[in-house]
Amino acid sequence: MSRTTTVPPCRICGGGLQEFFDFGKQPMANAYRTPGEPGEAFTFRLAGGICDRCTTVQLLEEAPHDRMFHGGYPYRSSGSSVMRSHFEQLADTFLATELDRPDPFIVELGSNDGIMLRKIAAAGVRHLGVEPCDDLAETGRRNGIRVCNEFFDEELGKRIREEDGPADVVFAANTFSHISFLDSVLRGIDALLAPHGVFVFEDPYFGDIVRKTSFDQIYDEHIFFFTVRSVKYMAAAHGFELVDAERLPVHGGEIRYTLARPGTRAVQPSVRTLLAEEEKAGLADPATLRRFSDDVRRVCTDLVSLLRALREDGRTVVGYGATAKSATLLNLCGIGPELLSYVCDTTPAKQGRLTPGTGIPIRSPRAFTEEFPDYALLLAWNHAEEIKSKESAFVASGGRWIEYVPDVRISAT
Ligand code: DWN
Ligand code: SAH
Ligand code: ZN
Repeated sequence: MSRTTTVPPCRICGGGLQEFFDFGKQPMANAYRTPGEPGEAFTFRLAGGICDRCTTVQLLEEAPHDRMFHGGYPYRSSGSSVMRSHFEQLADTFLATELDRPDPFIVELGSNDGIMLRKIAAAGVRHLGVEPCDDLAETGRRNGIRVCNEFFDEELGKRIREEDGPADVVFAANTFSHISFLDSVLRGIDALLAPHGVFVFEDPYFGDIVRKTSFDQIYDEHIFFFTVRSVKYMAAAHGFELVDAERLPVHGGEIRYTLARPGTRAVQPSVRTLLAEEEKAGLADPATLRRFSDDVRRVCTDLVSLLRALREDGRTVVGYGATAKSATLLNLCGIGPELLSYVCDTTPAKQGRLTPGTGIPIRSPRAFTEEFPDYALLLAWNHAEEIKSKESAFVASGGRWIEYVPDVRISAT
């Protein structure tokens, strides 16, 4: 587990980090290259460890924050109908609970294309999306939401409080885990939140990553991998209390955490239940983490053997969904255009470009439906149900999905 390279201290508590995986040099996951352009300018060592004090799992090295999130950042949250209804439901819940008071105010960090706030805006409720990527901020505005086109940190939290007053809710989905300077972000939330307010955030659950060997959740943008235990520690260290933790099925398994000022809310039983489950699963035990690393190697070996065998057999194989996650899978396994002819994806900004580090062409899903391949590697495995039902004609015509979470298999449905 220990290495000779220098390991930085924990970003949450300053404790020691015990390295337990090293996926080698990796590019940034959303840095799609245009054909003919020189290779990726930035790579970093994608390795991670667990803190021996607060147990927060985190990357050891990081990519510069403003290099990951900028005008050309391609991810559009509304590309999945399941995610659209997930966030519509949450907006309805907020409207009926936390925002059911005179002149309520909600702030969302990482509002992206407005997938969640548009429903809040339509209800006429005061809100602000914080979205540093210019194109996305503009798309959010076109979708009817009010957006601040900046990075959230302590200074911005204080400024929003001065200009708009205290927030009843601060919300962040798949964003809090993406920010290395969480101490500043938490101070900003502290400044912004009303005394009775809540900070709600949802991110991939480390318990699910270990259970499903979904190691492709690990890439530059995902700096932290939370558990209930580590979030409880972080909340207390920053003057908050973890009052609720709800498991979510989306994005391969997440938890929605609710933080409040200490003593203002009853702590829900789910917190204790999940803490006990984590203890039983040994999520912070070196043996569990070693097993995770072994499982990753096994999945990579199995997948590469399968793809090579299919290729030698003359079968056509493509990838489905140019996900950020797939950058880790493809680079770690060394899968390039010789094993996957192309990857199809609905995102216009990804089409016509190449997967980072591995140079596989990205094409529109039309390429897929016009001429079905023999096999499709489901890179967007977290959207399996949605994609499989949309592409039911593929299997009906004899095509087969290849899946790799939790292990490598060919599925006929
Ligand atoms: O945390 C993050 C999550 C929320 O989004 C970010 N760091 C970056 C991004 O990660 P990702 O790219 O792994 O997310 P998805 O949602 O798994 O990406 C799905 C990809 O597949 C998108 O590029 C859209 C595409 N897609 C498609 O081609 N057909 C998706 C669906 C549902 C489809 O039917
Ligand atoms: N909330 C959306 C988007 C997740 S992608 C969803 O769940 O689908 C992560 C988003 O966080 C991007 O839109 C990115 O621009 C934004 N982001 C990254 N750093 C941020 C920061 N410091 N403050 C606010 N948003 C940030
Ligand atoms: Zn720590």
